[in-house]
Amino acid sequence: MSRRSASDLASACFSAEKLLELSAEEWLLRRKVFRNSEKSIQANESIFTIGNGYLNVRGSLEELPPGHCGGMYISGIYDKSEADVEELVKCPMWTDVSVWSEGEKFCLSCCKILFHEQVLDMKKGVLHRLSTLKNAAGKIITIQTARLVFMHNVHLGYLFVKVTPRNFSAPLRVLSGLNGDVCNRGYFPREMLKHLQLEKIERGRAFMYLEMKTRDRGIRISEAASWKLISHDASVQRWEPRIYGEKFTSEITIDAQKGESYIFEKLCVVLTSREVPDAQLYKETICQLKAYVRSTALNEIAANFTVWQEKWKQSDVVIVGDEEAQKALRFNIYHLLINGPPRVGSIGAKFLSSEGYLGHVFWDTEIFILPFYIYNFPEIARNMLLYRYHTLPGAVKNAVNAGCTGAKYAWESATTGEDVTPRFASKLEKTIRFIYTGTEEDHIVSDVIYGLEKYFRVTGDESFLLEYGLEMLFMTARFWASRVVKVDDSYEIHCVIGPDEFHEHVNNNAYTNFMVKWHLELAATLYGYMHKKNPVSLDYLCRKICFNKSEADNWLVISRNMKFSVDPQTRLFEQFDGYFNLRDYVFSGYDRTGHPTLPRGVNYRTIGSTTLIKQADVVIMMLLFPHNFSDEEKRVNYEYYEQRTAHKSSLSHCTYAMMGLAIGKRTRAYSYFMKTALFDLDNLHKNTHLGIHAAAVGGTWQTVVNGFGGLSIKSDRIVMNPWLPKKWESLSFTVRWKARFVDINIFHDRISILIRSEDAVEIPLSLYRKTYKIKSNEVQVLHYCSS
Ligand code: IFM
Repeated sequence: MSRRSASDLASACFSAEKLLELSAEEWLLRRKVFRNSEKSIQANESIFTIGNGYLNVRGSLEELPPGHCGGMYISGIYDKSEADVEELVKCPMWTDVSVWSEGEKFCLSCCKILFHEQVLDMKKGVLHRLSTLKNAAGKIITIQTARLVFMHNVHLGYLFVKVTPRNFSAPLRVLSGLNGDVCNRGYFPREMLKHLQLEKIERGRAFMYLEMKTRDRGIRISEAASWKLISHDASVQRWEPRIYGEKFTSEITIDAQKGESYIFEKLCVVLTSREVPDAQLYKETICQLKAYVRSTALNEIAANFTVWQEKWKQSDVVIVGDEEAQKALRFNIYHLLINGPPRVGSIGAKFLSSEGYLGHVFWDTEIFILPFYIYNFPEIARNMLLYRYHTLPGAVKNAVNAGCTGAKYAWESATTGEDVTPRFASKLEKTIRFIYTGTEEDHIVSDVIYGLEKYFRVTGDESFLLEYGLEMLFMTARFWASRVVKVDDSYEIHCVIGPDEFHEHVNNNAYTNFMVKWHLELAATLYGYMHKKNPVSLDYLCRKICFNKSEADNWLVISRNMKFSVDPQTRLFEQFDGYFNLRDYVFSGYDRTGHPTLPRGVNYRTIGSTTLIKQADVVIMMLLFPHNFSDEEKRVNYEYYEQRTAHKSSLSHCTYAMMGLAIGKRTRAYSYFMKTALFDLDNLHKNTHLGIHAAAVGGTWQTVVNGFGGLSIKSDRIVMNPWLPKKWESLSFTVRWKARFVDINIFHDRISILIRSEDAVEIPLSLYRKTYKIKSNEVQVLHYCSS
């Protein structure tokens, strides 16, 4: 350890603290209360997750109190081993720290808490913690930490620890290490699943190194870290590195003086054998750590903050007049920012915030989450769609397993795209039951294409379409053509589960059939378009997937003759064949938290024989295809189905919020919006300990921008139908559209719009059905009336 002068040390500490200073209050999420219960500890860990979309770390307290479920997850690292199906792997931890005095650990759960607070600085992506604790011997200590992982270099992490003994002078042991002894939690209580095996553990003069390997796929994860006291020179400390099996512990003992602060710093590098060949992993990881140390944490932190600034500049959405909504919205955008995959990869239903839903990718991704990236960070959206392209071979296998041709995207997807839906789960009433979603919830196939089409429409990325998109589109269309059955003159789809998962094995789910109708028409249309515009590329693709015009013609025939049941009198769409003949109930009672309660005589075992539904189904169909249904159809279907919807899924509230805005049910829409926005902050479904509900997070953003902001993009124009709640003075955001940036400020009676573009263009904009021409690079103010 090199000797540094006292003034060097002091200035390094000062700079670190300065850099890590908290942002303004509006950017902070504070939690002062520590409830010593597993669920509460773990819910906080989910909420306080930090990350960069490559690796995310749960916001566990550094000393890992009993009941914690700390963990780090790396995007796309799945493993099966003894688990039922592949799952997201809990990776070796590097953020644990413990402070000991005379054999006693300072811990929130065993000390008297004099003060405690965790603060997430959402503007900078830093998690802070400040605790003053008194142990059984009466010793009082203040522990302050800050942790972050970097956006500009996703392999680097940083931990700042400051320890101040308040009323005693005595030796203090401060430990931090690299911990490969981590397990996923299994399906049954206390079941643990080990996905990692030790490959290498080593100490250098000033670093520790750990390399673990996933047991099935053999992916190596390497971590190298330096752990140092930076406020004092070497004379006051003793450094003892120790290795216990798969755990490296670096212990620093200091002769602590009452009232004096001791500052420690940990610099960590994480790599995997996906980026670096196995044989070079050790060398490369150490090399990167040395470069990090040389560059200094301060420089890296500053570079990281610059990227955060740019990210927020693009994606912040400002609501003036509603602090609660603003804070909740920022929280949701923060989680979107820390989960965008920086390389090819996708996003699971719980982000990288936990092992909930095993880290699997569902339809949540394309329908609820992807739009945020399409409109803000199209390169991330592209990474997510490329994941679907690369999992086409898995989708082909799924189609074969279903007795079909083409490609069937997995209901739950992980490494290869082969379906990884578990075979059984505990039902809402805690009984074990078989899961049919993997074999029946086929709408996912078209949901992926829905996301692809939106990406193309907003970004205009033709190269993606040519290289990847058309193949995805045609292969999935081929699946549907082999999946439908012809009954008389129409085409039907039997034995499916729609978005409402209370009803299984149903025929002709309206949502699924409508998606397929649209999907096949799109495929046939694009075939025709490509035939004229780019026959060479089309020809190449046709040869690659053995495809010809007659197949495309057949798609059009199926699309035009897909079965739907609509009551001609009421204009109600029947959710599936026979739905209107089920025992009819409506929700009329609500519990203390505002959740609908089951009517008398209904329980979750029998709910499938009633008209009660889990989440929006017909309503989401109308939301996704707003131009295909009249206002009256939307209204009657909303009113009918809303009374029968249990909202047992986090995907439901935002759907009703957006549809409510479309049909003028604005007060209800606002209440649904706030439920979505606060879903995890208020732990609405009491399961935030299992991870963040990514669809609700994406749905929050969509409700604000596409719902209240009323923004949508057609191929040639911007369409806006805004409406603001009374207390909102204004709503402002920026979206990207093709190569342009569009800055929008919405007020109750007007919008101002600036299209930033390198070329001088005039772009049509429809505002409540009036069309204007907007010149690029000039602010234009347009008046509207929304009533
Ligand atoms: O995809 C959803 C589904 O619609 C309802 N159950 C949970 C899944 C993952 O969020």
